[in-house]
Amino acid sequence: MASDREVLNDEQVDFYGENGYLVLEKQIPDDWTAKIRSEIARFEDEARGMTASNDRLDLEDTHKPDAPRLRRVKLPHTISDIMNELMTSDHVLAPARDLAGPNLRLHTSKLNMKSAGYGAAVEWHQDYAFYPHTNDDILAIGICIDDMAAENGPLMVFPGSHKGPVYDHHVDGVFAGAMRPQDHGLDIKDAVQLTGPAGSVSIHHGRIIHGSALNTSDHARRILFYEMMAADAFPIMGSMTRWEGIEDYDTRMLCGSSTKNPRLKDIPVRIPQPQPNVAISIYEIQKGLKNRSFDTAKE
Ligand SMILES: O=C(O)CCC(=O)C(=O)O
Repeated sequence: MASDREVLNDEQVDFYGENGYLVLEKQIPDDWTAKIRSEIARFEDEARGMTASNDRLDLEDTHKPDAPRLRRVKLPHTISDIMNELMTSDHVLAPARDLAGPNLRLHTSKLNMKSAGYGAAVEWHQDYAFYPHTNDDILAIGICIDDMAAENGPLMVFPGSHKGPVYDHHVDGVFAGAMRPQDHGLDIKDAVQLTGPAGSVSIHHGRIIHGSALNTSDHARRILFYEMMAADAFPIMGSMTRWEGIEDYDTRMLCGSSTKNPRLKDIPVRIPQPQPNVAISIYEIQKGLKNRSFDTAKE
């Protein structure tokens, strides 16, 4: 019987089901990655002179107005036409549809910049711990803007962990957006690095444990993430999903049709509340972790 999938083959779909991630090498044509690099240069210019993060740009702790250091462009699809165009292209949506079905809603977008020499680590976590939903057809598509190699802080995942528990991401009762795999019998040696040349696409499941180390190399590691879910996955109360009512929610449909009938799946849920009294940024939230798994930049 002919498959109605758009781009992924059976082997890739089975691999994702079993392991919770996929890497599609060199999927994005070079002209797209080149255009995104020029957009990044524009945002780096914008960071010059800034003294604090704002609702567009998240600054490294070591940022100085005259030596700008940017760690994230927030919601880039809202401030960059090219990143919006890429988000709605088949480069992003076709593999997502093959894995999570035809009806997809955007959760968020972000461009994580791990600059050479100091780009910040992201502590181990599960996205689902930040935004529990009624089902877990939730995934993140990562567009690799640079070559991803062991030395520049690639995304790392624990294969198969998307089928396990949703771990406690709280410290002293407050949501800290991170967990330590070592504290739960997981061996860091079992984590897999998602490496590949610029233009590759990584896909990770909303429940997979993932993180990435400080970039101490001399080349950048930038990944543009589009996080999305099946349209019938609805946020559970207390989820960090922005929710200003159903009309707003429906503006985030990426393809297919919306529904008012959530699909329920029996999965473990922990509500990410109470929230710490910090800016809504994974880097700030994770400062609540007492024992970090990864180093931070010294200067
Ligand atoms: O940029 C990375 O390596 C990790 C990104 C991530 O997991 C996040 O921002 O939630």
